[in-house]
Amino acid sequence: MEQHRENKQHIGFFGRCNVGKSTLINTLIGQDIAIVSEVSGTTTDIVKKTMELKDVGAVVLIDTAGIDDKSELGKKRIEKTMEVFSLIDLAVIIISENNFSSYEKDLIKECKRFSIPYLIVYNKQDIFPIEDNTRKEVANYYKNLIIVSKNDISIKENLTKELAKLLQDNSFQSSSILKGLIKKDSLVVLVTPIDSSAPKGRMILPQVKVIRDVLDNDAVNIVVKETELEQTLKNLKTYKPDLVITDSQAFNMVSKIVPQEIALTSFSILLAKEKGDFDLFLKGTPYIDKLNDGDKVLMLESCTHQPTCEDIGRVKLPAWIRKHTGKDIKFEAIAGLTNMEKDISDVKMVIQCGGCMATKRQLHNRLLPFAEKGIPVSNYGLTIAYINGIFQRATKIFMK
Ligand SMILES: Nc1nc2c(ncn2[C@@H]2O[C@H](COP(=O)(O)OP(=O)(O)OP(=O)(O)O)[C@@H](O)[C@H]2O)c(=O)[nH]1
Ligand code: SF4
Ligand SMILES: [Mg+2]
Repeated sequence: MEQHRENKQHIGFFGRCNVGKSTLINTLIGQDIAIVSEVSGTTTDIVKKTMELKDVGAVVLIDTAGIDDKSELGKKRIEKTMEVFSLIDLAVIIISENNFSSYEKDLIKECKRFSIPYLIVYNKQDIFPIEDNTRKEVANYYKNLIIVSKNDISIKENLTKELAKLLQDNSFQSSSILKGLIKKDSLVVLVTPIDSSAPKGRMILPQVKVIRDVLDNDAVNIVVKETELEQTLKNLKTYKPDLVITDSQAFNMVSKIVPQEIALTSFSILLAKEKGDFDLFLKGTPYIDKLNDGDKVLMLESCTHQPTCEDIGRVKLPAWIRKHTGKDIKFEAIAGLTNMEKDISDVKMVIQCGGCMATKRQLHNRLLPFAEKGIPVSNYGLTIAYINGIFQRATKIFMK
C-alpha cells in the first residue's frame, strides 16, 4: 500500500531570510527543487518535497519563508511559517552570520510548546565563521550544533544521519494498533457494511490497516458484513472471537448481536487510539451531555480537499448530537491541518475527525491549543459511540 503523503513524517526547515534554508533542502534532495537566490525572502510560500531517508522511509521536507521578513507581506508569510509547526515531527533551525537571538529563540519556544524535537545547523561557515560567543549561546539550547557550508561534501551524510536518528526516536510513530489487545491465534471478527457509501471494489484504509495488523499479530481475521454477523457468530461455536471490530455506523446493530462477554469496538475508535490523544478523547467525550443551546462546537477535519467523510462531520454528526442533547448547538467545520481560528475562546467543545490522512503528531499538535485551554475534545468515533449509548462498551477494552 502506498504511504499517503500526509502519513509520512514531516520535517520543517526554519530560519531567517537568506540563511540557506532552501539550499540545504536542495543539498539533501540532491537536486534544485527549492528556489535559491541571494535575494532575501526568495521562498515566499510553503514548499513541500518528499525524499527517501535511510532507515526511516519517505519523509516530507517543508521549506518555509524567513521569519525576519518585516514587510507587510512578510508578516503574512511568517504566520504561514509558524502554522507549519502543527504539521511537523522534527524542526531544523538554520542560523548563520553569528545571528542567534529572539527570532531563533521564538522558534525553539514553539518546538518546545509542541514537543517537537529540533536540531540547529550553522550555515555559511565558509564566509561567516562561527564565533565562540555564538557557539556558547547556542549550546544553552542545543548541544550538537552542526556547522556546515553549502560546498561541504559531508553535509548530506551527516545531516541525514542526524535527521534519521531524531525521527526514529519519535514516540509519535505508531506501532501495532492492536498490540496488547490480541495475541497469537486470537480470532478477530471485522464488520464492514458495504452500502452505497463504500468505495467500489476496495476496502477503506482503516479496515485495510486493521486486517494487516491482525495478521502482523499472528492472529486470525474474519471479515463479514453486518447482515452476516449473527450467523457467523453462531457458526463459531468452538472458536470464540476475542474481539469484534465494527464500522461505527453499524455499532448499534452490531452491539445487539455480539454477546456482552465478547469485546467490541469500532475501527474509528482504534484509529483514535492509534493516532489521537486517546485519554483526552475519553475524558472529553461525555461533555456532549453538558452542551447547551447556542454553544459552539468545532468539527475538525484533517483533509484539505473534499473529505471522503464530509457528510459525517457536517451533516450526520451535528444532526445526531442535536437530537441526542435536544439542544440547538452551533457546529462549525474546519478543514485542513493548519487552518486554525485565531480566537477559540467561544469554542465549547471540539470533535476531531478520524484523521486517516494525518499523522499522530499532526493530530496532537492540532488539538494542543484546545487542550491547553481545557476545552473538551472528542473525536468522530467516540462521539458516535457516546450518542449511541455504547461508549462504555466500545472503550472498555482500553480501560484495563
Ligand atoms: N557562501 C555560501 N553561500 C551560501 C551558503 N548557503 C547558501 N548560500 C547562498 O545564500 C543565498 C541564500 O540561500 P537560500 O537557500 O535561498 O536561503 P533561504 O534561507 O532559503 O532564503 P529565503 O528563502 O530568502 O528566506 C544563496 O545565494 C545561496 O547560494 C553557504 O554555505 N555558503
Ligand atoms: S477522517 Fe479526517 S482525514 Fe480521514 S477522510 Fe475524513 S476528514 Fe479526511
Ligand atoms: Mg528559501
